[in-house]
Amino acid sequence: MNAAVDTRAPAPIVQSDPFTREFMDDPYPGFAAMRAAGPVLWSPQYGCYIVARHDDVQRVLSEWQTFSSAAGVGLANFSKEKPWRPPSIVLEADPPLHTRTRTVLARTMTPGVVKALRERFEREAEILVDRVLDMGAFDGITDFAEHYPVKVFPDALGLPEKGRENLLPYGSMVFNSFGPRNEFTEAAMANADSVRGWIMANCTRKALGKDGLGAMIYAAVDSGELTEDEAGMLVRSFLSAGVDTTCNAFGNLLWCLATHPDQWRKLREKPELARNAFEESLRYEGPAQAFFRTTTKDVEIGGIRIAANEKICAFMQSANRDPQRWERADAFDIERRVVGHMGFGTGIHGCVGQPIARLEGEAVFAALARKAKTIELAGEPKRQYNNVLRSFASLPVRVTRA
Ligand code: OVM
Repeated sequence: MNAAVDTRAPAPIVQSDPFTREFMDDPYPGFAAMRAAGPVLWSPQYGCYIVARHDDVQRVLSEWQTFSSAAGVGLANFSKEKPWRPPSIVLEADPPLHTRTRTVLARTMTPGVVKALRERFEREAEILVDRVLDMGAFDGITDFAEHYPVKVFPDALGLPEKGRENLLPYGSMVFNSFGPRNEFTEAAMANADSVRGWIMANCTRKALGKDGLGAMIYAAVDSGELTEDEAGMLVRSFLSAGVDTTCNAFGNLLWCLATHPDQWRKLREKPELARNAFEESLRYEGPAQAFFRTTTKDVEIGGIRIAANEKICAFMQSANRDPQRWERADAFDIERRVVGHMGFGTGIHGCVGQPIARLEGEAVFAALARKAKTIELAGEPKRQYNNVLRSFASLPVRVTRA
């Protein structure tokens, strides 16, 4: 030990447990306390560090050489414990592997591809909105938020219809597994084998249609960029990251609109605000709360020293409400300049699917803005508890037609 060790400012101890129902019911006071306590906190309970201020979250997610993803982006350190599934070759990877796989994924999300999907996505959005308007009173989660992403994105991939009910349970397994082993992880892992079996079976070239995004991934095998197994793993990434996330984003934005009548009025007056409203909801009530990184060397954050091979949890949803970064951080404002939010993460691992997520959000909420007159809660929302994804299990809503 050298002398410098003794002068290290110790990280303050985190005072709350973010992986509990109590915290998830209203995480914002907890996030504010984390931001106030210091640039980096230590959780003795989980044996990890936590950053919760915008600039520190941004730094941890941006400096991939120091804050690695290869040992997993959840609490589990893959250098110490066996991962619950073969690691993702894009999410749970660093360059150069990450660069090669990300390049192939990004090719399936270009403006040209998005443009070709737009018409279909808008048609399905109209169908969805007409259906809930006919219902009048509906559940914003099961009748609305969970319908559309489970339909349009798998359609675009070329995934068979049969068995799609496995997609949301798989998302729940994946995202809960980034957190500690607790009651939420346990519950998500019920039926794990059959859900995982369906997912893996439907990632193959044979299972996928000939002209979807899945086929574009397999085209990279034919051009020598990927092995056949790697292509299957990248399709798995689509199914892991592309369905549960958007469903939760839809539920959260619907809740925002139903509980902020002034913002709903603005959106009705200008349906072209739908794209920014979706973006603002990713800041104000983003589904993805946090991802972890692992230090590759000794590093200092805000004067606090962290050793190599330590886990750091970067609370993106806290960064999204940091008053040092945002004016009126706790106000939902669909006209806000919202660039710089952490709802899609940032850096080399920033959401590769964001063009498609935005297309989905814009299509659905612009249709809602055009066709609905009023929207309000019709009962108490029920929270969905998940270690990483923030969302509702049930959201009773009442709408009237314009
Ligand atoms: C993956 C994956 C899984 C979950 C999330 C994600 C946010 C990626 O399997 O690659 O990105």
